[in-house]
Amino acid sequence: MEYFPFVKSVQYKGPTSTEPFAFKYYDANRIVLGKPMKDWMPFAMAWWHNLGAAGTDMFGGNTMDKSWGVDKEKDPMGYAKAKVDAGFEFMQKMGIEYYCFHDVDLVPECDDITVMYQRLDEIGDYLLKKQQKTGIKLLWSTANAFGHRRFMNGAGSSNSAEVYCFAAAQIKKALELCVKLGGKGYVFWGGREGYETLLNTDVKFEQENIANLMRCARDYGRKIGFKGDFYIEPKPKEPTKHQYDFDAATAIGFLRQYGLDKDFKMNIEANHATLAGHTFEHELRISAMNGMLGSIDANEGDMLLGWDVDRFPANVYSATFAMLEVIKAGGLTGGFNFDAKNRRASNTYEDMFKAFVLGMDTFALGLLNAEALIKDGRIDKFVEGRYASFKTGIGAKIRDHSATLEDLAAHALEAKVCEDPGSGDEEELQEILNQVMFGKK
Ligand code: XLS
Ligand code: NI
Ligand code: NI
Repeated sequence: MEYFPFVKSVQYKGPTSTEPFAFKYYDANRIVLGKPMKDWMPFAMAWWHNLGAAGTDMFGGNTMDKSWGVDKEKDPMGYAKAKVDAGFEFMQKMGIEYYCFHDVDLVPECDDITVMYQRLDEIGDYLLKKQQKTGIKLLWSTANAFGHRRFMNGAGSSNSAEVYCFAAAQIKKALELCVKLGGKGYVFWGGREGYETLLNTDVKFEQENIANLMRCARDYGRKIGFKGDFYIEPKPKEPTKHQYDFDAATAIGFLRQYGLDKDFKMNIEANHATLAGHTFEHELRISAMNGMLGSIDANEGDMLLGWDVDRFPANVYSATFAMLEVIKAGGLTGGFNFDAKNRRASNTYEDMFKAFVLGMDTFALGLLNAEALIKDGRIDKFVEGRYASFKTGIGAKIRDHSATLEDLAAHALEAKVCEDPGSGDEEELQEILNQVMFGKK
């Protein structure tokens, strides 16, 4: 069965094209700074948004049809397989090479874990065959240990050892699937790993338990041959008020404290960064400078809304800043997962394709702008020059740690008057940015 007969395959048609189902900027094989665009940006489809989310919000039910022609209650596995068929058709037509999932995105959730295991094993075999046929690969998998009511007090942070074990059982199977399907990564997003009030919470106890669950997952993963990266996906709030993985800096500190920093990296989501009061590029920079930039959840927030709206990326400035960080980090070991969904009123199958065209073209523009900025060189040169006083004399001694506090003070006393440190030149740099981005008009 063909689910999306209105499009054969989305192709690059160039910036003057007016076709909706065509890329204007994403040209998969175009060489940018020594490698094809598609290798800079291994795009992935999120199973939950694209094949599952049907437009429901707090005030109303579905606006989209994501049943894939099967009654989920009557035929859960038929539904799960139809979803795979629709998903692979979508990815092939889009030219997307990767996908990501939670366990419960693949098959309908049920209370009995042994039934759940059977369902997941069956769908795992089905996915593997599809992968072999199409060349499409798994970017990362994860376990949904936040949706079911048993996780109302968290999973790794739960007050109940029984719930903790249930989460472990889900993680175990999600890891096995990851290995079976050759996934590059395994994600921990701390869905309900946080708290609402200190009146009922022992923060230290809960964090130790989360770390232990991650350690157990790491040990089991390595035991069954998982060679990829584990990721923490930081988010400051939502669903809990205080999430423990607030931002990259917090998560990195946590990983180091519990000896997990060799096996874990960051999966940075743009909308989570802005919820934490940071920019997307800030979170990428903090991860990269700590050697922990792994993967990206590509989406966009809305400055007027205080929650994770998961819009498809459209902001070219943001994509440009992000791609500058990715390029300077030497690329990602993971990929760009569109953890993004169509707006509730963009409810047709055509809209699914248009959303990916928008997202992929936005990042392609970001990549091309970042390349142009690097080649232009003025901004990099400015930053380099800004720290020139650390190249020689007392500055060099600060850098190689050979000067003591007395030496530094003596230097200041000798100079008597401290010179102005020089303009930060923000406006000129912004002008250069616009000039490089928009060029001749
Ligand atoms: C929710 C998160 C989630 C993770 C995977 O805000 O972004 O979708 O990416 O559990
Ligand atoms: Ni995410
Ligand atoms: Ni999110």
